[in-house]
Amino acid sequence: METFATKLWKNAPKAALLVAVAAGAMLQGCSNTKGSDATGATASALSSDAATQVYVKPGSHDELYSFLSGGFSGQVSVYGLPSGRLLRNIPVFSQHAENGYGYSEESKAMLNTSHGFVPWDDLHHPKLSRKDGMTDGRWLFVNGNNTPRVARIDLTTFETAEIIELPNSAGNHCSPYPTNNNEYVIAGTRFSVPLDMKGGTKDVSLADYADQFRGSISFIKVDPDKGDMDLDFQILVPGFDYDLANGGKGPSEDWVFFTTYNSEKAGTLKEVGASQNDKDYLAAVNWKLAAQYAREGKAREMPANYYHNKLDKATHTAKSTVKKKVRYLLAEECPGMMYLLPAPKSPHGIDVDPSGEYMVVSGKLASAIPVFSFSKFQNAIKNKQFDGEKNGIPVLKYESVLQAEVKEPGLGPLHTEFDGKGNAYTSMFVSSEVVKWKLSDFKVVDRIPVYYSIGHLMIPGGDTKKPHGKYLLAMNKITKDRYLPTGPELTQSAQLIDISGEKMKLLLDFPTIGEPHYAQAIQASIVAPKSVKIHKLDENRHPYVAKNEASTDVSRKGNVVHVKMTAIRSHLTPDNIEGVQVGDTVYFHVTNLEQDWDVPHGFAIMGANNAETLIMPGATQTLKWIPKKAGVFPFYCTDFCSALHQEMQGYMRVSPK
Ligand code: CUK
Ligand code: CUA
Repeated sequence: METFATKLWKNAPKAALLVAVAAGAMLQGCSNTKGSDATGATASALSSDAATQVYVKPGSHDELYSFLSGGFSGQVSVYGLPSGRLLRNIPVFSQHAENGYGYSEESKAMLNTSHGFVPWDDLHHPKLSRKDGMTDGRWLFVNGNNTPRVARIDLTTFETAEIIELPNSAGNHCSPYPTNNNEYVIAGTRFSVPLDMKGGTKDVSLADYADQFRGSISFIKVDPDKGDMDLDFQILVPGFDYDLANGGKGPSEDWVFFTTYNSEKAGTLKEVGASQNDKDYLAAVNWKLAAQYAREGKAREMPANYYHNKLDKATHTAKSTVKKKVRYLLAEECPGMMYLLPAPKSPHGIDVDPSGEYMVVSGKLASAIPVFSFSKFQNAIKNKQFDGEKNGIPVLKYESVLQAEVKEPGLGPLHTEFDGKGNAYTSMFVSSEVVKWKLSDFKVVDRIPVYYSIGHLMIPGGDTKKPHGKYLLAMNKITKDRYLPTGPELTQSAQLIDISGEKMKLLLDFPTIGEPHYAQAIQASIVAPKSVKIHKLDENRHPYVAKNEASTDVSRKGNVVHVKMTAIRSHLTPDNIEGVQVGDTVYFHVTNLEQDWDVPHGFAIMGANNAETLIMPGATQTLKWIPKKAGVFPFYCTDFCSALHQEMQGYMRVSPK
């Protein structure tokens, strides 16, 4: 099938295309043209029984949980598939007024960093924890791109359980990649920085980029039972810009692969800078060997300053620990650990097929998709088929590692996922389509338009040994005319595609939150049975818990007032509070005494320049308030919890000092 996009691709002079891609002009042109015939193209791509395929009848559950990154919302949104119903929005690197995350005294510490309290980040890649190379549904690891952090979400509670800051890193983009049994969660830096081995960064001229800047790859150890993370060591690598990571499986499971760009080390990404090299690199790192080097004394130590924030289960309170040093390896000192494979310039996605044999590298500006062979890569190392070295890292000959090139795939290949039935699917940003090709002969067999400008795509389990290849989710950067207009600011859009047959068929469009970059999905039957329904009140060890109304009280120490309050249908206790003065620091510690599923209570007081807190059954949450003026301040439960919800209220009297 020849789409508008393929025609365009075939006919356009290459140089003009590159310029257009860089300027983003192509994308606009494409979208506009497609917009005008979108109805017709959509109709032909649409499955004839799309409605029944995505219809989950009221009262029934979806087959899959999907976790979409929220990009600049700093959150993760959870959708049921195939319905596309939004189930939950999980704040990670954001304050969330809806439930008080990042506002309550219990959760604030989660957002501490060496830069101070940073309640925002750019969350790109969710990755489910793994067992034997398969997703196990216990935890979801996500990256904070901007102020380098990795977080772990606990999928029993769908809450952020832990955030670890990464020193010596800037732009934590190729992250996080959990190895096949979560031995490590690996996170690579995007920006290189001038590292000072005495800790932190040096004050050097930006013109010294090529000599002075370095990147880092962080190895975060994960406790196999509890999931607790710990930064074990880092590899300091040549200062290219590291973009994306993915790991091997089966024969290649000891390896993790990173695409890099700016290998010219120009320090500026003006077209003449980063893209003057005809090829950039795929960096291959043997993580097992790296761990062995680190264990066997090759690692040195340098001072560092980074935060590790963790939720304590018994008190349901986040605590920060400041770490003071980090161990590191220098890539060039560790033979056999790292190699560079020439890749098309400005590569983006790197994806390894389910067998672990093929590494697919998508170059945004490339006209073909190279597929590298893991066994050829191993042979090339054995037979020393090197093409010199770069910053002390051996470079392999392109031909010695290449299996095949997927020809004429479309424009702007970004990411590839697999269906486990011998097919690969690559997203084409510029030509706005998903292209299906065969792993047997690397030939394109099908393509489907998507609206518009797709970034990542996701097949449930599509990055594991055994994909669950029934659906494909396209995450699109531009929505334009797909929904009712909402002014200049539009939501982004996901599209669900049926990949069970030979031809891809469109099933559903649904709006998303923030900018979804990547997503993961897993069978609901793995996650749902472990979902926690309530917090057990008798296990609540919060220092200000009141386990019954009799133990509530108001106490004062200097100008700090602690209110131990309970909430149960249908009253807050105590409900009339006096003795507070202007300028006091008041802490409302509210315990929800309910032990039934889905009976939260909320708490808010007039004028508090904070948020409400939403308290789950059995938990205690604290709202801090410093009254600025005298008066009588009503407070109330914010969550409609029973017929007498409106009766859950009270007053606090604030007297002049
Ligand atoms: S991504 Cu982060 S720029 Cu292609 Cu994984 Cu969107
Ligand atoms: Cu409790 Cu409304």
